[in-house]
Amino acid sequence: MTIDRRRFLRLAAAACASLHAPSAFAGEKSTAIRLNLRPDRLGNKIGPDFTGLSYESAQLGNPNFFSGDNTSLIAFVKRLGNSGVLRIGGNTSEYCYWKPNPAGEASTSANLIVGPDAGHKAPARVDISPQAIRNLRDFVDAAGWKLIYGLNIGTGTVEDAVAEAEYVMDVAGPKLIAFQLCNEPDLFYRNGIRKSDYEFPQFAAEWQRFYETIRARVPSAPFAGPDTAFNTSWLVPFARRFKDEVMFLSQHYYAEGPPTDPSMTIDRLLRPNPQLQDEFDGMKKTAQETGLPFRLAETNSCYSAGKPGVSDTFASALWGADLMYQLASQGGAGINFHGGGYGWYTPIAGTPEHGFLARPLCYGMLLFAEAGAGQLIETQIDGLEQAPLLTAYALRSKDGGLKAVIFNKNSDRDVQLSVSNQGNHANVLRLHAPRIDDATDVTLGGTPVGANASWSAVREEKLTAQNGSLAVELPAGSAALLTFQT
Ligand code: BDP
Repeated sequence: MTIDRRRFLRLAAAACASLHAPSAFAGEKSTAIRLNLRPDRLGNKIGPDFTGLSYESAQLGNPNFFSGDNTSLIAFVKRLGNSGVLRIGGNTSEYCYWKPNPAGEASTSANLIVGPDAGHKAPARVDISPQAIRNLRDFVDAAGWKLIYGLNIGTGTVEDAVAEAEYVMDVAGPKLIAFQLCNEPDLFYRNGIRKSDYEFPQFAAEWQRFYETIRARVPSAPFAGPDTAFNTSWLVPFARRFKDEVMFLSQHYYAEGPPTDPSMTIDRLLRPNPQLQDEFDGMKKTAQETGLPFRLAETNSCYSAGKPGVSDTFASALWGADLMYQLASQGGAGINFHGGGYGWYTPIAGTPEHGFLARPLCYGMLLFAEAGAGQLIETQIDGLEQAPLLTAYALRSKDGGLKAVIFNKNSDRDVQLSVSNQGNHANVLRLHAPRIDDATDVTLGGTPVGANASWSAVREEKLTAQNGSLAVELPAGSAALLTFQT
């Protein structure tokens, strides 16, 4: 079934490409664009835990998925960063139930694979066993990652939440950066979890009751919230009220949706989005008032489980990596791309039985991982009107090295960029696909990510400065990581 779907996808992508997709190297060329790096102007820091993934809680119904034995998925996760954050939550977290049993054995479904929930109806109820938590701990230990764990306050009892939190804390405590008490409570009013008059004050009262009851039993339990879908008018009051109770603030962001709307396209995905700016404004306001870090704890390209031809294409790689840098530039502490199973937008697709593979979005995250942690420095682009969807970020690594990451999200024009005064040489690592809507032929440094997440660059260009300036070609719909050398 699964193999058929992937084969179909490949054929469909190829057919589509030959009919009407924009060609990467066709179109205009914009030449008089200059990138200025300002190493004297320091920006925000990108910490080692910035990157992250998010999965549905229901995936824990199968304790073999997040387990130390799932070495293939562990290899993919490690490929994205030696450290990072795995967030467990999503719509299904409101339909997962803690089921300890005397034998400590799982009452579970050994092959359950859970993709992103489409949100059309209440998800199936799933039990979470102690074994699933023990295996989850082994998984994050093997990956070297940390954990955000969503509890069910939507349809669960406070007694169960306390018992679950106590066990999770016991088993995974050192790995846990936060519990979250619900998923997208700002949508409870319309998804059947609460009545239609559900507003922030009711939510805050419930949040406080669960928080206090859990803390009474597990005093060191860390928390984050509100994990809202989009509503910054909940974020700000939450931050004010619970600033002393949470380690960081969390909100979600979906660039587009629903997938049935024909205006949800690659073009739209790659353009600036006012909703994102609104979330950044909320994040900065709360950071200013409370000093709390902000994490985009769940994000992806298109809600309702993604859109084929958009979420699974190379455009998602450019979009996702650019989003990581936008968030970091605005002061965000980290990001979790939602996924799972063979979901359209999942960064890593597959199952323990059939193996895993890197989807285009994973390559964007890999580019970010290759650039690494560090401190952002200011960049400025002259001539942007010639290629409005060009973005560039620069960072100083811990070892003092200087890097720039450049995205040409314009799918209709190649760009020739000149970068001045940054030494005599730069190595270039390219993120590339034959077409912006390509779903299968993405490469980084000329190589695809192989089975078991094997990857190493085979193609790295070396640029040499002429008249103090490095000339960088950026084909339409591509990205490049520049590492400068003096
Ligand atoms: C988010 C939910 C997640 C869904 C996703 C989607 O938290 O469970 O899978 O939307 O609709 O709102 O794709």
